[in-house]
Amino acid sequence: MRPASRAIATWRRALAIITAVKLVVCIVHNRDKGKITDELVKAGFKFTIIGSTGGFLREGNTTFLIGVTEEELVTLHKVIAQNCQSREQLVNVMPFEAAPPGAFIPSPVKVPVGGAVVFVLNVDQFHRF
Ligand code: 2BA
Repeated sequence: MRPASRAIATWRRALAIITAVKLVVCIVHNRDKGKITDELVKAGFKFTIIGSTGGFLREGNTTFLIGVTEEELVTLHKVIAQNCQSREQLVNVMPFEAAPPGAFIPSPVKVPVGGAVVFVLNVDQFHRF
């Protein structure tokens, strides 16, 4: 391969690495918010925190939007896994206030909460103006 072609190939590879951006959407329990935030900052990640509400429990949780390169994904997964703990919570399937008087109220059920739910999305373009 001629030096010029080699240089172009190297440049193309570098560009492909730089542009392989992923957006990680990570939903965590509010109790883990402080810990995971500290660790993400320590590890040098850039992210946005959004206050969110779980559709099932209707409780506040926290959604992180984290922009990373493909190479950073492994480290990011480790940070998330080490700082978000799954636990069990008793949940009333039907809220007391929603039940008509005299209605049968099913016993609370245990559901796993916490841990982290993580979606990894491909990003077409990333701009910083
Ligand atoms: P929530 O919707 O409040 O769900 C809290 C936990 O309740 C869930 O934990 C799961 O263990 C249980 N759960 C949820 N829907 C259920 C159902 N239909 N029947 C029985 N149990 C159910 P995770 O799966 O760890 O989810 C934690 C939070 O992550 C959710 O809070 C929601 O805010 C978000 N999430 C989970 N899966 C999602 C998805 N596919 N799309 C968007 N958000 C999701």
